[in-house]
Amino acid sequence: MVEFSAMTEALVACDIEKLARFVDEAIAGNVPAGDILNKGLIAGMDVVGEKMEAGDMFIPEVLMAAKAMGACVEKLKPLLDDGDAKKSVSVLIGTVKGDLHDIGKNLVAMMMESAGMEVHNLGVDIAPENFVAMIKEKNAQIVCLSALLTTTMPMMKQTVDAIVESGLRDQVKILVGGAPVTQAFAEEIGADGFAADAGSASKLAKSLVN
Ligand code: B1M
Repeated sequence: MVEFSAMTEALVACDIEKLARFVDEAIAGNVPAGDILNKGLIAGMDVVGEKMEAGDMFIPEVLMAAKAMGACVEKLKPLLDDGDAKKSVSVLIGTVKGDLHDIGKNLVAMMMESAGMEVHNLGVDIAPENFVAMIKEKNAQIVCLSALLTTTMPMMKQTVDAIVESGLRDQVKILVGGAPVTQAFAEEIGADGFAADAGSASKLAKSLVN
């Protein structure tokens, strides 16, 4: 049986083939998808982050690791079904302007989709006015903002402010998340909720519309 630490090592080594093989073997061995994700892949990304900070890994390598993780997340997607479908909830999700990180945001989108929500994944580097336009276009009830950089957290506040100014604030619940974001920050900027991970984001969204 593949050890989670072997997955972590393959991810840090940007060895896409090896990582994919380990994930396939773990799936075949009935290892829970959530464990593969959290103990193998996300744990590996944390090591990548530490190495990046220490100057031991550079952007091209980090991108390769991110690509390897993305490919494996696709394999896990059908297995991470959250069940308990709540249909016809329109959710917008995007990474705020200035921020290009999307792995965590895509996981949140995936969990919400598998819970039966209609998720419109806007991508990365999304300006406040684009969130506003898409709330109108998709008649959204929930808006999820992701930020991974302390420098882009203020853009979450600007996005909330733009939604207020557009007159659409009462129509939507705004949820925020991403590694540097906290519950206190969510309250400070006037968001309706904070979620620390993809599973709790999906649960929170469901609870807010039920
Ligand atoms: Co970046 N980066 N990065 N990076 N990067 C971090 C975030 C960093 C902590 C690394 C470090 O120094 N230790 C650091 C930020 C420091 C800070 O702000 N305090 C950093 C930096 C500095 C940078 C650059 C500035 C580096 C440079 O250019 N000098 C640059 C900025 C580019 C930009 O955005 N403008 C940059 C670039 C990149 C890459 C492009 C190379 C790549 C991103 C590729 C991609 O996303 N496609 C990258 C990566 C991969 C990382 C790390 C290593 C991994 C992020 C990740 O995917 N984690 C990261 C270090 C780390 O986080 N350990 C780092 C795995 C993912 C599953 O977790 O995204 O936290 P996460 O998502 C979780 C939760 O946060 C939550 O649920 C998810 C799943 O459970 N969540 C939400 C996320 N969004 C949510 C939204 C919600 C709810 C929950 O809505 C309701």
